[in-house]
Amino acid sequence: MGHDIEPMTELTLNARDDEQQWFALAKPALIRLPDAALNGETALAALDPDITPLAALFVRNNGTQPRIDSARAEDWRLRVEGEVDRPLDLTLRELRSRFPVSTLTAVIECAGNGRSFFEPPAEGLPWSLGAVGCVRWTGVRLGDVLRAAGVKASAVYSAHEGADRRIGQPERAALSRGLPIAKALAPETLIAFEANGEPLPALHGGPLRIVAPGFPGSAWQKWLTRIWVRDREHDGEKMTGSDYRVDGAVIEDMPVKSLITSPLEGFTLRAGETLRMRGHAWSGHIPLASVAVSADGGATWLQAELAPAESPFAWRRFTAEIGIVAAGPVALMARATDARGVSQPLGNARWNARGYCNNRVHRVEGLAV
Ligand SMILES: Nc1nc2c(c(=O)[nH]1)N[C@H]1C(S)=C(S)[C@@H](COP(=O)(O)O)O[C@H]1N2
Ligand SMILES: [Mo]
Repeated sequence: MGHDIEPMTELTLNARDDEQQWFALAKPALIRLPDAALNGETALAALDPDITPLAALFVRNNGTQPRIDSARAEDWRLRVEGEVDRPLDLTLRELRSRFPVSTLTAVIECAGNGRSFFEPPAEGLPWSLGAVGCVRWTGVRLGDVLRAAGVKASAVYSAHEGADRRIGQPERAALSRGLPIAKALAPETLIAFEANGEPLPALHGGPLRIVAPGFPGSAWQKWLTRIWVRDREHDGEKMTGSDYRVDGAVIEDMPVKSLITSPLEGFTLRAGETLRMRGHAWSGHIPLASVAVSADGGATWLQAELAPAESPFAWRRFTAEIGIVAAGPVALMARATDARGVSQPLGNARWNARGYCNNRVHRVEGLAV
């Protein structure tokens, strides 16, 4: 592990901080990150299912966790304005009844996932590999809502505001990001109000959040209150400077990646046994093409089996069987390649000061006895 992580137990919490208690009760399995805001990642064992249970999905908050009255979720209001012909003011109930509702399975991944493996260390929350999950999202298409408002020719960016605030600065938004207008109008981009068939939990942005498959999690605005269609790239909180940018450009596509979910670090097996290896592989807008696996630290590789994807933005299960003949250390690796022939880096991913998009191959070590 690249950093110190402690399993979250009630003992580690300050009993007077009810936000922390809420987090512990709602997310007992998450590994809390050292931050004033609620941030926790999923242990790899819990990422093995094809669909990540909401109880295990990572949480990334830049600021406060808004208090949401879930009994009144249907009354949640969304304002749509800016470069549109007809500004809209809609409740969740109206969104649901006025627009077609659809469900899409998609990976959500924080741009900082894997940051703690950068060498030299990069600045930011020290995520290991668990700031990712694959969820069935239900909502209306952002594009349908924008078209109902009438997108003007001057529209360049869909800017999004949420209900959370900077910790200690209630007048300031915690985060306000957006999407290039083409992505906002793309059929896969949703305003979601359900996840895995349940009302969207408040920890994941309920009642309403943006779902922007292929984009980093930062673009998936939570607790959505306002859509401001703009005639330029948005410049809201954490949209400017070096936040969620590499080489000055906003991150708009997540790289090809894979994760071994079984066996886990420290496994043992008998020499002569067949090792069954499995995990998930995914990519952003460029489809995943293949996954190769190695059981000898990268000296030899074989193609893994890839299960069909539930949707173009869902992750795909890979499986492989490898005969481990000799006793001794076993170093497993998985390496995904996208349809353009780009593969995960075997060593360091391209270093950047903020530590985004680390897709270096996942290595899991064990022992044959
Ligand atoms: N309003 C708001 N939306 C937000 C954030 C936030 O801090 N505030 N964090 C973003 C980031 S950086 C990520 S990775 C995802 C995390 O979503 P999750 O907490 O549901 O896993 O939400 C995004 N949406
Ligand atoms: Mo993120």
